[in-house]
Amino acid sequence: MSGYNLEKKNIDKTLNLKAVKPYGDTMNDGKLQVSFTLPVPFGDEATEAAKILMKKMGLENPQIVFSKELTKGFTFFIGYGDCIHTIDYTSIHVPKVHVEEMTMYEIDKFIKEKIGRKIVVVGATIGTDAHTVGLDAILNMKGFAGHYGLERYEMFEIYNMGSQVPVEEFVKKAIEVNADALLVSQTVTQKNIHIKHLTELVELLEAEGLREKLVLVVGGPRITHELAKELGYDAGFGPNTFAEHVGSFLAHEVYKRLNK
Ligand code: B12
Repeated sequence: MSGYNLEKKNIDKTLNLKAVKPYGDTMNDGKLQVSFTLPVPFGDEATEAAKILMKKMGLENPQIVFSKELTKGFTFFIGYGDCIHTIDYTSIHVPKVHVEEMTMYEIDKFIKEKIGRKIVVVGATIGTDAHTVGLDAILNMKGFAGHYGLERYEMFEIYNMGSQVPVEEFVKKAIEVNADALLVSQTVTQKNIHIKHLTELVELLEAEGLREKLVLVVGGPRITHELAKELGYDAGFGPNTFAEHVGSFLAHEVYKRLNK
């Protein structure tokens, strides 16, 4: 970030990283915006109910600045309030994939020189999940937000199976193409359906004796590295992931396994 120095530029000395509050327009004002729907008819009682709920959420001085009937018996709200809670930012530890990040050219060079052949990857959105945009962002030639996808890399051989792929078909493809890595995408988390799908895949790979042979990666908007590890995956990637994050991880991981 072009030379921006938080300590020098921060003229407000009241920032306490052990007790951080949301920032509205002055430090520590705690201002927070919320939006939600209540299954009650539009009107004054609905607004009052929304404000009571906001107070219960720890928001003082709740204001409803917008409300609208969505359909009969449902009201949507946008509200502002002052958050009473604080966060000790200094105590935060987020488990992440730790890997030296490389550019597309560096990744291709690394694979060429250290592995000497293409890394074979099979990707899919498994189970009932129909969301493909996230996986395509990582795999498709054109990529996402100015970052080329892995298909564009010289040293990856990509099989993108698309959405709603049953785990049996996914594993069958992995065997057929002698995959090094499986990339799974999961977006829908309603009723923990992603946990069910992801567990089914790990169980099938274990039953087939394939789990240790494959690098297993999962990604999605509500996926964390911590959750991925808990479910028996090698890595988990969430929002704002680009192909080079995944490519760097795969290159290092496949190299490490070949040299075990
Ligand atoms: C587009 C969309 C759809 C499209 C999908 C089209 C398609 N071909 O993908 C359609 C219309 C089909 C759809 C359907 C449904 N959807 Co929808 N959909 C969305 C929407 C608007 C955008 C998702 C998206 O494309 N994001 C953009 C991509 C680039 O972001 P991303 O997925 O996070 O991907 C990034 C990272 O997560 C990561 N990543 C993702 N996957 C992977 C994989 C790997 C290996 C790696 C390394 C990284 C990685 O890298 C990506 C790039 O940085 C979201 C709301 C939203 N604004 O997010 C709802 C949303 C995801 N859908 C939702 C729902 C509920 C549904 C339906 C169930 C609705 C219904 N009742 O029918 C159905 C489900 C159908 C099904 N069987 O799955 C909910 C999910 C709620 C939840 N927590 O489960 C959301 C959040 C909307 C909402 N607020 O309710 N949907």
